[in-house]
Amino acid sequence: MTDDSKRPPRRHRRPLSVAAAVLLAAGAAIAIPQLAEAATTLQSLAAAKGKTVGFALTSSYLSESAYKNIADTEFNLVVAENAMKWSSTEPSRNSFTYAAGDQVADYAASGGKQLYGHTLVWHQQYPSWVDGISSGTDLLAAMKNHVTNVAQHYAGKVTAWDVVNEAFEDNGSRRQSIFQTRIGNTYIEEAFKAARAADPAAKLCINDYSTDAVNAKSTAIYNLVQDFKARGIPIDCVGFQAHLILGQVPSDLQANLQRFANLGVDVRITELDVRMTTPSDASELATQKSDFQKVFTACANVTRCTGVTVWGLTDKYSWVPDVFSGYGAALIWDENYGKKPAYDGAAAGFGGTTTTPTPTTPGPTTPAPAGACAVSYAVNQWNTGFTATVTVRNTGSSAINGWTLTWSYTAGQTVTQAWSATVTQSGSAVTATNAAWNAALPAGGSTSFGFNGTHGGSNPAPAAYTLNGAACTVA
Ligand code: G2I
Repeated sequence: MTDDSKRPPRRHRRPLSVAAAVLLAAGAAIAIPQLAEAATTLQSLAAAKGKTVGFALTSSYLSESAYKNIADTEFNLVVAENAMKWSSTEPSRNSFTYAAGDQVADYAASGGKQLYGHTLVWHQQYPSWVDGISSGTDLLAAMKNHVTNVAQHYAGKVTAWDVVNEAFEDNGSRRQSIFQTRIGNTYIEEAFKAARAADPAAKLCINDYSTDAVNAKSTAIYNLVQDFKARGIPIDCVGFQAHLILGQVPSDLQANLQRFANLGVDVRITELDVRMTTPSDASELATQKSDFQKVFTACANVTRCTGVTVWGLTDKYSWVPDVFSGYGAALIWDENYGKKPAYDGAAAGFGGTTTTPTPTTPGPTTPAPAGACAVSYAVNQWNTGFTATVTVRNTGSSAINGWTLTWSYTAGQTVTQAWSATVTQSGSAVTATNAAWNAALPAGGSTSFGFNGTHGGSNPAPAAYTLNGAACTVA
């Protein structure tokens, strides 16, 4: 992912101020006992949810004990950062070299970790001999031969493959890669069919970046999945890379994951990192913690999200500074292998220590006094469908235990499927009731839920809401 259009605006580099250094030190002093009390790991939290937490491995770094310790203890899934790509596995035509990829596979097997395959067909990191093939028929044969051999070699070892990586442009059109221009639109389905034949047990995924929100690019993949399902082309999962910029986790990430899950595919965050200007300061690290928490929470809340993979372990080794000058500090451990606040964010998102614990069963309903709530409503819509995210904030001074939010749809919109709340509709009247885990809204606290719906061309936002019978502010 070296697309310069994704490059964030340059910000002035700030040296670490004394105040920030003090904050950082204070943060570290607080964080350590919290983590010790938690006595848990990311993988144990993931396993408790039936999910995996993975990392991109470069095997040579395992010679550093700090790297190996983290890899060994914190993760239950491994993906090769580079070792299974085409340039590594088939450097000359029909001559396959698996030494580097096998090191990753062996590491996964020895630690009882899942192995995730990355990637069979990509417009980067393929060998130069591929560029020499001018005929579409010949390139299709070469591509199928590559997919077949590599998928067969790792059959029984990988649980899933990124079969095709980054096939779309941000505007939703097909990327004009060598595969697209020489083979044509069918190259993606040909790759998936070859992968299925070679390893019928592996889940077959399409993977991309800047698809974390509902947007033109993610919708293009959504349409591809729908089309493949309709035509019986094998596809099992969609990967969302989530190479994110600090403070920019899309508010509709969970809704986006859910709309794909609703098509009958698994979803996964496949390459998470959150980059910031370097050197980092305490405030950036706090925002990064919250960003990691948001991403892990979104996956936790989507049943078909198989887990989250981070694109590396330590800021010492990350692709980010090489590609985005002045940016870095994107991972969970710092350059000295110190745990960053992002660790607590990731853990909290997967149900670990949280700053605002929520009960598992709703308590008695506490009516909200009038005006003690604020509701915001975000919608992404297309043709006759939409996905909405509703955030409810308790702006009062006492906690709310158990909530029911109502509103009216004035243009005939119909809710079809909801998550993180039970949503019912009678005519234009819509009623959303908390899930067990988000029943408690402490004073100042908020929660979000979402749903898919249909509309008839006009889709105005609700004008008013009530929470437990009392009117809310529309935020
Ligand atoms: O670009 C970030 C990721 C975007 N999605 C697909 C991923 O496969 C991709 O990973 C990165 C690796 O993290 C980098 O390590 O892919 C890059 C290639 O586009 C990898 O960088 C390459 C360098 O460009 C080479 O100079 C280097 O020899 O890594 C190679 C091996 O270290």
